[in-house]
Amino acid sequence: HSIREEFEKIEQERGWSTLFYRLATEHGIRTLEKKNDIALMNSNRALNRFRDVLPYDDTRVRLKNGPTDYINASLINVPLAKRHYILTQGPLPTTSEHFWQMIWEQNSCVIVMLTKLIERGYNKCWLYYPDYSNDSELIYDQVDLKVTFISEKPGLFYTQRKFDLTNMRTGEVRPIIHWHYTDWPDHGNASMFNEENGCSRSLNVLLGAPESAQTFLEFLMKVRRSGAFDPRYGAPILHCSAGIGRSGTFVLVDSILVMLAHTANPKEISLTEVLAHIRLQRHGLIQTYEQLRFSYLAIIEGYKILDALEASHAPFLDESYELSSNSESSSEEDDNYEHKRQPFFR
Ligand code: PTR
Ligand code: PTR
Repeated sequence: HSIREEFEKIEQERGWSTLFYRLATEHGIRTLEKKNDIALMNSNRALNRFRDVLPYDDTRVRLKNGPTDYINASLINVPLAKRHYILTQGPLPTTSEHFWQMIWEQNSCVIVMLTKLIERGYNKCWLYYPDYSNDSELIYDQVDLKVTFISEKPGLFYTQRKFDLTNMRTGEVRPIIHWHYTDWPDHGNASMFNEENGCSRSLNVLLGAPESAQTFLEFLMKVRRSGAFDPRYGAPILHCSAGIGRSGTFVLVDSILVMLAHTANPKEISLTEVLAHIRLQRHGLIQTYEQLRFSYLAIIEGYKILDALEASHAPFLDESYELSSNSESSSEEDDNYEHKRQPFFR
């Protein structure tokens, strides 16, 4: 079956919740052997945002030179798509310097942020980057790094920022692009909302999926074009609040769209197998059945556009598309920010 046929069948049977929990249960057995002993160490307690969201020992990203080698981050490898991603929690006041240290050491040049700092009154992520509201420069003495604010381009659904990351020991400066999706709440307060309003849990917006696949795909293409997966650089850094629900959805959609773009047999690509594979590398990727449903939707939509692209050899999205959805126009060169990048479908 193709992913579309599978989607239609599940949709007809109203089977999303059943499928989601079946996958989680089946998968649970495969993870019994996985360990997160390092994350559980007493000395690392204050470095985890959530007690129940921890990196596995074997896939955790180790910090090299600094006060600790621990950060709540996992390296996700999807060989079938030739893709690597680093998934991490939204930095805390205690971990912001480790976050930037990781970016330097891994030689990453793109950050994808899928949470707001505060959602419905709850802190979801520390302000770990400089912007207009702080001093436009953050200095992390312990790791000898400085982050300088360069620019910010706000849009309806996402904001693009540019920073310079300076190694104060050597003076080397690296440009960093920050893509901030601002229209995608997690599932955090769904139950509270239910109690207050007596709403059914099936309300999409409460279950952690973006409003529109189109907007999300536009964002994904921007991220790709900005060189996030350029082999000359390290893996892009993806984070939300816990670094599993929304970030996991991003990985699944991106990697399957790459596979679909490079296969002659799209029916052989299984969404659930890829999900199981990435869930072995960081636990809990994709947190709600609505996120699972959204992944199917975004892949189906993205695949259509991909077909059109190959037929016409036209650029993926024209300027009018961008203008209508994020009311911001920007040239490609501008998004690339001093890297001379390759085509985006890589
Ligand atoms: N125990 C937390 C909770 O459910 O509130 C952990 C958690 C928080 C898990 C947010 C996932 C979350 O979503 P995301 O990974 O999209 O930030
Ligand atoms: N969010 C649900 C929960 O935490 O119970 C469902 C869920 C469970 C989602 C497990 C993903 C899961 O995958 P893993 O086996 O990787 O933890």
